[in-house]
Amino acid sequence: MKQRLRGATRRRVTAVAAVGAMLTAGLVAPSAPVQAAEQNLIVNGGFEAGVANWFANNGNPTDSAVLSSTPDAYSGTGAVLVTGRATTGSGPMQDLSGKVQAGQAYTLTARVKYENANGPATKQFFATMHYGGSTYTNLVSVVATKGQWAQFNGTFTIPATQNVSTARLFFETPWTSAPASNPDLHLMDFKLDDVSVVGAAPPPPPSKTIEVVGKLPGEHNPLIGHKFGADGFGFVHGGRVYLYLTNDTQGYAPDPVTGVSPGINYGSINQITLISSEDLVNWTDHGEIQVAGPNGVAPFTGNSWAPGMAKKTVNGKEKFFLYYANGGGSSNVITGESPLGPWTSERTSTLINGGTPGAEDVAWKFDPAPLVDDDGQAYLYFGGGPASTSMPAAERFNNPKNIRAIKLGDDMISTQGSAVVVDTPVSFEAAQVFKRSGKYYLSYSSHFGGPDFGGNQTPLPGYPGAGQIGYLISDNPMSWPKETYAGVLFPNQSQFFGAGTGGNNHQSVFEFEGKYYFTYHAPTLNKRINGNTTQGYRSPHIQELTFNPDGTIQQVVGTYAGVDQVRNFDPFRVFEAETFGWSKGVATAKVDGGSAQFGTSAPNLVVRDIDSGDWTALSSVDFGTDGVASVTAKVRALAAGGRIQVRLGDVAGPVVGTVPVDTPAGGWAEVTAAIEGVSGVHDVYFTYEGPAGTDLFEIDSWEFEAATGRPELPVTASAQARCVGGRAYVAVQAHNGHTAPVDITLETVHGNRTFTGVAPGANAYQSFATRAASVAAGTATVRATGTIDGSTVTTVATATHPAISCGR
Ligand SMILES: [Ca+2]
Ligand SMILES: [Ca+2]
Ligand SMILES: [Ca+2]
Repeated sequence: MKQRLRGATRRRVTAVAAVGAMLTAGLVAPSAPVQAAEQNLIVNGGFEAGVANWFANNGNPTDSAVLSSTPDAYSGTGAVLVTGRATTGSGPMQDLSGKVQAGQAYTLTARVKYENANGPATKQFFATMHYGGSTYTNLVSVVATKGQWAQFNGTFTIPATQNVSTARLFFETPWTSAPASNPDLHLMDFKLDDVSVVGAAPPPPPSKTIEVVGKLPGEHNPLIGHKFGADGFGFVHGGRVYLYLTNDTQGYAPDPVTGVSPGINYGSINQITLISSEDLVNWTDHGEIQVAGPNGVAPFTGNSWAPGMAKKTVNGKEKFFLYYANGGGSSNVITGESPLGPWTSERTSTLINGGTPGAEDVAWKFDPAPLVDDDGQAYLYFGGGPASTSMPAAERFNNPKNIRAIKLGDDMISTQGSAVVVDTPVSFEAAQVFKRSGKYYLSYSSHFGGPDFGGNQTPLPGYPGAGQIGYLISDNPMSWPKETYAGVLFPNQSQFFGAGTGGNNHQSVFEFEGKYYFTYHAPTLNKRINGNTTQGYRSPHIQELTFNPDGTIQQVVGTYAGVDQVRNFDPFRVFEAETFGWSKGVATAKVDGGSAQFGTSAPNLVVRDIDSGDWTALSSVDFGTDGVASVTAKVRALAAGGRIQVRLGDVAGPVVGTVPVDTPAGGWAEVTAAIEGVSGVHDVYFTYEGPAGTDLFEIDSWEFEAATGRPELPVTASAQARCVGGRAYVAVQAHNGHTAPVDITLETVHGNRTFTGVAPGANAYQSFATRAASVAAGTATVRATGTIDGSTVTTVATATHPAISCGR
């Protein structure tokens, strides 16, 4: 999708390539082509906000200077005063990475003044770009007269081949190797004001869209393939499972060329991602909750890791409480009117912190997981990190006592009394508790040893190894002696998903319609993007949790297959297009206004970045015995010529409806297409087609209309794969169970054949040559047209065939 933008940039590069890279003050450069969106890229260039956004150049270890605000301004009421300069390069610097672009021309202006009594009568100053490493380029210079403001005014062009990913602008005096030998000449104080760099507006951020199929059709893990999410906490309400996730996608920044993102930076994460499902295979993307940071629900917190969720009726009103780690130092809670919000902060300071009684010896006061017991009393489990050094080394390793349990107040946003020690063996973090048959189960993540845990000790027999999920069983939610340890619930995920998927995990257990489920994460989507060298971007997984007769847990095996779909998907309603089981090449974005499916106060997203060839799919859609008459999509056309093909069973499966997206570009509209002769349960693929190289449209929601009472032809289909002479064939047969002749078309990806007038009780049969020695499992379609009570009826049946290999 971004090809157009890159192409446009390249053309401009050619146009200005002849302009010199450095121009001295007073020379006016040949004009660059007029560009619509020029802007000043410098923030606080007039130093009216003190020295905000500026720092002393630190490109070399010896560079050093002090920046302070001075009222001796060229304009306004402030400028910057540079003192204590250690090198000629010591001066004020601003980061322009992500703003300046290779091949672009910029105009730089600034005012500079020096006044040292022992300084020279005139002095040259440079505006210089440090591109990184040892690449410095003087951009514009000026010769100032002592005691007078001089003006930088020039134009520079960044070479087309220059890497600008760490571009920083600073101001300096001409280089000399030993400036301290004559500080009056080389290291004078100076003042700077009114800095501007005007040029092309910063480029849009590179696309984060995941282009690979991250969740393979037929598989149920990872839960979603179009974004990441970690530390999932499962929460059940109103027949849906909600999964709250650390937003690992927030800092994901794939390089436009290599596709590889820098490693994950937890410090930048201040949002929680929310998805939900009523069947555990088709997931709705509810977007991100801006929990922390200056614009967050709780702006007094900076991070939002490892969420935990609970609901409770407080003062007669059902409320929802979302707990999260504010980095490693504290934990907090925000309140929702529903599992989807809207969210408010009832607190003005963190819930768990250094002042929490009983948490003094916990290094990381994070990973808060709530439990509301049957009697209404609520508890919070939290903690992790290095064991207290007051304990012997072996104890620090085996029983680090870094997890705590504390009672929550009736309001769910305060604590009661003192936290108690949870004596989890080899524990690292991620405590979570669920209740089953009167017993409390606490699971947690184990540590990786090392100096934080007493050095390399040997675990006690049965204790967890590195990076595993252990668990305890207790009769009391506030009593967890080490004797309650019950074993390892889940080994490290790398045991199942291989190279690149190791690291610490974070789990939860929830009960949904009589079964227990275990949530965990693994960087499996990251692995599908980048292979075995992953960058730490994690994806949510779920497995079923089963119990032994004595109440202990059968160790969980991680699989891509995941859990069974709990129920078929109901298509006969308005449902969000950001609901799918599988997808390719699409992204989602929040839009204004509420959700057609979840209510006006719930967030609504649209599917975007839809290029020709992208698709989304729903697993096990039940069209009922009467079938489906039509599908309606709420779309916003972005280009002419787009269309949506509705297919059954596979991304290349038979087309049962085509929705033309022919509405005026830019506005939301509903488009409808007839679907004939489809009934029963099918995987439904929406494949998006249209002109290449452009975003085709966005989709908000879908609705299928049932074909109530429409008659169907009793035509059945079957398919086989077979070998003939070392070659694979797909054989398709249809049987006419009708009382009159019907026309039948057999359709496969290997060819079609139409039979007219197939007699009652007769079959239509064709063996289609694949011209290959093997064939993958697939779907064949039988389309029958006949007459029922004088009306022409078309009925579509499908049949799957297995894979076959005919090689010797
Ligand atoms: Ca100023
Ligand atoms: Ca796309
Ligand atoms: Ca939507």
